[in-house]
Amino acid sequence: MTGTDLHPTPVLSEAMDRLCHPSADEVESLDAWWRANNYLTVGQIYLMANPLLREPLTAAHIKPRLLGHWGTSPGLSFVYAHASRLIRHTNQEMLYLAGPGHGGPALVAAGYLEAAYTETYPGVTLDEPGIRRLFRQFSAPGGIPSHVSVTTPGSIHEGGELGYVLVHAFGAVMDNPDLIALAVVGDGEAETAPLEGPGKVSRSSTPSATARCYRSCTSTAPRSPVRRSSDARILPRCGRCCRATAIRSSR
Ligand SMILES: Cc1ncc(C[n+]2csc(CCOP(=O)(O)OP(=O)(O)O)c2C)c(N)n1
Repeated sequence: MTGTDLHPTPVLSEAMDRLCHPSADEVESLDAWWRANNYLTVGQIYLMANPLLREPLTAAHIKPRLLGHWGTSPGLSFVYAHASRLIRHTNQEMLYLAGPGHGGPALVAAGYLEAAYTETYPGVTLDEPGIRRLFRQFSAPGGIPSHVSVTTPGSIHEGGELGYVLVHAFGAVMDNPDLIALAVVGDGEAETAPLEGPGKVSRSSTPSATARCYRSCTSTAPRSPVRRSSDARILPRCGRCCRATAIRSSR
């Protein structure tokens, strides 16, 4: 679908206008959320004491064994922050899929900032002792894994093995065409075999006239446009093999 196919309604144009022109307050709070998330991520990786840096930092405050690295996390939390803004403005249903291998603490930090973490684990309180506990439990015996896992509130997949981010993303949108699956692919993850198959799906699921039919036929004939309605979700079809049978989602 191209931009010109969208035919924005007045409601949609108003929402797009708000999204494209954030107020100064909005930019400030987005930035503050992002920086808070980044701090909580760094703290999980490095700090075992002095969580709010009330004292000058010394080696005694640093964990003796570090796991992972910081590099991937600001990108993940940046995307998360802006996706949250989109949801707040539009009520868009979204699924966030974090592929990079060391992004776990960024997603745990997001859950903590949203208070979902404390709701699930009341011992990890929204204060200084709670932040200390959040930091100490990360990748520690008796604590939580370094990746997004079953212990992460809202998670639907045990991480730790790279390669499944696009499998989940495509599976989710094929079941629910109104969903946005926001998949972040790690560059290391991109070298795994499981990512190769779903990576190719993107060629056939792009609703353009030249893309291949959704079905397994090899026709490159122009397809009818994507039609969406709540009672019949009809996927793109090529007009040859799929002329008679619309492919309906199972839900
Ligand atoms: C299938 C598989 N192979 C190897 C690993 C070991 N491993 C954990 S993280 C990582 C690096 C992943 O790189 P990237 O996806 O770029 O994530 P980033 O390091 O940027 O967070 C590797 C190789 C793994 N977890 N799963």
